[in-house]
Amino acid sequence: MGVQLPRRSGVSRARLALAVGMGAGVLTLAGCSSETQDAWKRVAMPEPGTEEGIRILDFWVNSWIAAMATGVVVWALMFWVVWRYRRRHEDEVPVQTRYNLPLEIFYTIAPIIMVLVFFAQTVRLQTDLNELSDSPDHTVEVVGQQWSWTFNYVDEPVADGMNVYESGTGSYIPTLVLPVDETVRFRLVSPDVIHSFWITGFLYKRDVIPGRVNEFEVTPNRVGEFKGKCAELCGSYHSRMLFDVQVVSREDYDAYLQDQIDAGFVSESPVTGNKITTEQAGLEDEGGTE
Ligand SMILES: [Cu+2]
Repeated sequence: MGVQLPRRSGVSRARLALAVGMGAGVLTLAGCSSETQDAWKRVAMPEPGTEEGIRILDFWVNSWIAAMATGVVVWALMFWVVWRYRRRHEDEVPVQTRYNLPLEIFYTIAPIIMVLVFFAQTVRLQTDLNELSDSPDHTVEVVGQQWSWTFNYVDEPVADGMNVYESGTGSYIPTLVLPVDETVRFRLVSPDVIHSFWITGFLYKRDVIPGRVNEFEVTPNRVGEFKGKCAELCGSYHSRMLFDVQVVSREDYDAYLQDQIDAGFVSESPVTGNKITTEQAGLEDEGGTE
């Protein structure tokens, strides 16, 4: 003779399933590598490589915390209302509420306040990040050309009006070398179309626009390797506009510049307007989205 299960067993089973599900979730997260866990803590952002990047990351994470807190409150209210005021009997229609003025004023004003706070914080951070110091430790003129990059170390002259440079082509990925803990100003110029200078680990990018000079400053704060790319569709070989970034000690930086001089990578300074032709870059000109 079978044992009659009490009626509550359905609820108990649901609770058990929930507990098992949550346990599995916790175990899955615990099984992640520390790298993945760190990525979770940064809400999928790369680990910042500059002092400015740390502030950008803070803003990103705090924005997500604020958004999640808002979400949790809204979801909780929604589920509570759905549960609390559900239809309890076949022939009964739950109380219908409409035109609740205080409620409507609240859910109009609250989001406006939230948007204003986000906006003010964004403007504040952006203003700080775009501020230029009177005398940065280094200036690098970055030329974004179809379809690679040229880095001119304009404040490390080798002779009158000359500077060390590094230039990429469609088949050669150039490297930008920066000294750690020293402020560097990027001067961005383009001889052809709009590009966008983006070092992913610096959590910041800026358009490179023909006919104008865009500038920003960063202070790399740890030795390491980073990836750079063009973040603006600029033609047929846009995807080849990659570059490597090495943040090194001051000694290694000086040694790098000397190596470039020895190898003959010295040109007139600045080289703005010296467009590398598609023939030189070893690419066929197929026009492009300009
Ligand atoms: Cu580009």
